[in-house]
Amino acid sequence: MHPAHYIDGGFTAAGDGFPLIDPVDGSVRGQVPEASAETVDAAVSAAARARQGAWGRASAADRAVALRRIADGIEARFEEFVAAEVRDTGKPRALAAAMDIPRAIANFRAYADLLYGRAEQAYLSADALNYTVRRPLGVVAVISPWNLPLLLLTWKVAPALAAGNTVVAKPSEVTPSTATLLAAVMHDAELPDGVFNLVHGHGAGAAGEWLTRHPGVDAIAFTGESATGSAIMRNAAEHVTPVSFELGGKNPALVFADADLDQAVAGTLRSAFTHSGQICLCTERVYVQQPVFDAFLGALAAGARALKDYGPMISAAHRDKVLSYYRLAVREGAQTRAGGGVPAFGDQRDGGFYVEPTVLTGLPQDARTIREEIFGPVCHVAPFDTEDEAIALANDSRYGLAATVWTRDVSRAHRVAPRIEAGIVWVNCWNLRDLRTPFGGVKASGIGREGGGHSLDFFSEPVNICIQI
Ligand code: NAD
Ligand code: 6OH
Repeated sequence: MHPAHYIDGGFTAAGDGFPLIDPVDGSVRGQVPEASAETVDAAVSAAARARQGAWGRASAADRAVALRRIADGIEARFEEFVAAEVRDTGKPRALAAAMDIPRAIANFRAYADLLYGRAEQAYLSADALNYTVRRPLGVVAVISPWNLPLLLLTWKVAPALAAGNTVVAKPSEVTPSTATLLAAVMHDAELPDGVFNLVHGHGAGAAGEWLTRHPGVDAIAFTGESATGSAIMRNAAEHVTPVSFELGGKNPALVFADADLDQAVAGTLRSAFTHSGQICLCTERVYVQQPVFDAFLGALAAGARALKDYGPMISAAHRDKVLSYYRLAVREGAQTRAGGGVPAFGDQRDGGFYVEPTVLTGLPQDARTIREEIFGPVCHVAPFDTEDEAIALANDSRYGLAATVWTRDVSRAHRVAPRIEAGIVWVNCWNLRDLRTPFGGVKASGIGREGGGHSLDFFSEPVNICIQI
């Protein structure tokens, strides 16, 4: 399917647009339509109208049935979704088939399940009964990034619809394809017209920004860079539009000498290099206790050099950004223990946007390479002595999304984990997800939590009703 806007129950003919580039070989794969301000207006108006219609009156049970139909619809076109995600991102097929598309399906099923069993507290006193109902916010703008395109879009669309809202979604301009397929699935699932709308286009000065400034948008759910979050918040301030933000990270891993070293190495290879480091949860700072520093570093660097089946950076611009950090690290005094450059494959991938999985050492904590999010297949490994020192190093960051702790000492795990300034701490694992749990970051890594009831809370407003008795 060619990328197209989907507004008020219909796909619109693609107008002017921009090329869709294949990151594997740099070739042009198609055209993406760029939404005009009028297109964005039309999408928001359709969503506002749909709010007043059947969807606004649908019971939770009806909405759950619709969410299950959407999940079934994605499942029925599984291979098409996988192929589209692989084409847009260049990620290994196995990753899209094991993570991105199954999680998108699970996102809809999880919120169909979660709609039940949520009861608000009622308060009975001598003179009154107070109870609370939750009302949808209205029109929700969902703005999502390119790294896990369908997973992160549906992570917000599913709970927004579950809570009874209508949606205008804007996926990343570089990964429009699975969102377009999702619109087709919504259409076939016979969602009322205007409940789900999709516009394509850029962010600043384009569809993304216009959505966030739009007076008809009642809430903004955004995943992307922290700097973009700041810009959105400034624009959202105009209409006091509430925001939920999942932003960047500079995630630490703490490897204690008492860890299962093989497990810690394998886990850190996954956490640093899955999807070539282009996941907000990926580890970029590794701190290793002195007695096992050399053994860990040797095994991690060997593991990074042995990686073969990895995908490209999403774009030429992002490849250039990551490579500029590889060079900056060396200027800042780093030693490159693995990678550090551009791989030569001897095939069409040499026209694509690949960089080598890279392991660095030797940088001081105040180096820019240690402080700034790179979002590529790269981590820096530094030693520490004591538990307190490890925690201080982990927390010495403006970001606070996720952390991993590798130790076999149960007491240590429970002592250390709650002291780390991050929204998510994984002990002896990484990216093990239960969709009911709170997901999000502290400091510059986000505002609010999504997941389970946390998402349903953001996407709805409590209304207290007081009855005199
Ligand atoms: P990005 O911030 O550049 O873009 C994200 C989305 O915002 C895109 O759809 C883009 O078009 C839009 N956008 C850009 N500028 C905008 C503006 N001024 N107003 C409105 N919309 C605008 O991020 P990206 O490069 O697509 O994704 C990578 C970043 O996302 C990394 O920083 C990564 O850490 C972060 N991320 C965070 C999480 C998380 O859950 N915390 C998950 C994935 C990615
Ligand atoms: C960021 O790139 C990854 C985010 C993952 C999730 O939001 C999730 O729910 O697993």
